[in-house]
Amino acid sequence: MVKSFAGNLIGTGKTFGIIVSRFNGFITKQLLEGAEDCLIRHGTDEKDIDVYWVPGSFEIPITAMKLAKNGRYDGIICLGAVIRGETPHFDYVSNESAKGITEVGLATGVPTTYGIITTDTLEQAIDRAGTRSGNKGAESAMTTLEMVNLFETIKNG
Ligand code: INI
Repeated sequence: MVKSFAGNLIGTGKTFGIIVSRFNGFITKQLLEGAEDCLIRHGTDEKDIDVYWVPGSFEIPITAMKLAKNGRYDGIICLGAVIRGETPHFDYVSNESAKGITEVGLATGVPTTYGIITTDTLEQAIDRAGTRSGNKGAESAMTTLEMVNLFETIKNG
């Protein structure tokens, strides 16, 4: 018989580090609210969620690496907003933050998810921060919950 594994979405007893960018803070605050709300509604205790503010999305990977290496968290959630209209650095900031966050997960084995909105316009960013197109922070938290629980089945299996 085929054995199949999938992570549940139970957050009880799990610890999370959330890294959030101050750049475009009016968007990232909404992502943070969505992520915290998702974790708490899935059973995570408030005291098991720590939030780390960084200047911009570019600073997220190095912070995530530090948190992942210190072993305090079951999962790490990275939140930011990079808007093309506002910067010629769009490609550098968005590509490097994506690559860096991937690297953290691969290097440490700690589920580290990408909750950075990358859009052409401010309106599209607003859409993804709790209005028309959901909340990317909540989605990222949900993905982290699933991965943390999936990895637990691999450890124990
Ligand atoms: N950081 C963001 O998170 N979003 C942006 O849209 C952005 N723009 O527009 O430049 C941005 N820049 C700052 C960058 O993340 C670093 O903080 C900065 O380059 C210093 O390393």
